[in-house]
Amino acid sequence: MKELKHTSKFLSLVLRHQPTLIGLAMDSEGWVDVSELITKMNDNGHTIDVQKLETIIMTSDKQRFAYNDDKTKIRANQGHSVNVDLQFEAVTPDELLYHGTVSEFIESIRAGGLKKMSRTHVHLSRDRATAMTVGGRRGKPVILIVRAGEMHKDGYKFYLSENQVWLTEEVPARYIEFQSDEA
Ligand code: HQG
Repeated sequence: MKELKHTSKFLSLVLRHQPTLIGLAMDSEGWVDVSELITKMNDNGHTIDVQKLETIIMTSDKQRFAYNDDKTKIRANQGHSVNVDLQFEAVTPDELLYHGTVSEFIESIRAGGLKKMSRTHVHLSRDRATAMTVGGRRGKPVILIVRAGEMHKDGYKFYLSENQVWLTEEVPARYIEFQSDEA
């Protein structure tokens, strides 16, 4: 299990951030060739075959990766920092969405809103529990409530990744409800 998680993290790294680390070609929609991925991961010390890859994809707690129809290509469902266009369609968001962060970022978020930082989008969660997990990666989570319905009415676009993460370009501070640290 630990070994699978390690390999899954490496997959996230190459499929979201650094395909060039192992000399992998990625197309403009984020797809890479499965056989090339397997060959190049093995060349770089990450033992993997089709079966193990399949196990990682199927058991990923957040369904981070997806195959194309004939399973010859694979990509990450969201979270990229490399410049890709996943061809998301804009959809109407839930009235309220959540963002999990930590207190040290709050002052800057109050001043400048939520920014995409190094990724292609700001990531928002559909429920508070998920946002707690996201914020908890960095410390004691602080939950921000985003008035997504109001943003949408004002013309901001929202996208829902295949693994149910809400994405948008930015969240100006006026649409954010800042709560106490208690979350
Ligand atoms: C913060 C994981 C200062 C923001 C998760 C966050 C998610 C600001 C950090 C996915 C800011 C960016 C994404 C501002 C935003 N000033 N700080 N103006 N605007 N921030 O990792 O949302 O497990 O890029 O609050 O579960 O934490 O990898 O985004 O703390 O779905 O699959 O800047 O990554 O998924 O951090 O996480 P990130 P995120 P995986």
